[in-house]
Amino acid sequence: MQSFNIPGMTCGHCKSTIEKAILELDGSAKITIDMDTQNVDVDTQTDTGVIVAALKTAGYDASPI
Ligand SMILES: [Cu+2]
Repeated sequence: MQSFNIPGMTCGHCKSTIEKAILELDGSAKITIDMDTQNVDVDTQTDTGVIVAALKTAGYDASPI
């Protein structure tokens, strides 16, 4: 399990953009997004740096926590 803080998630569109970016890396990733804390938990074998880079491309600055 990896956790990221992703500031700037404000609506359902942000949520689906982030989910899509991660699922493109690993279609079986399990993603839990908490809009209140702006934290995202991802259950995947994908490298942390690869996830951060994909989210950056999608327009979000994700920090591993
Ligand atoms: Cu949004």
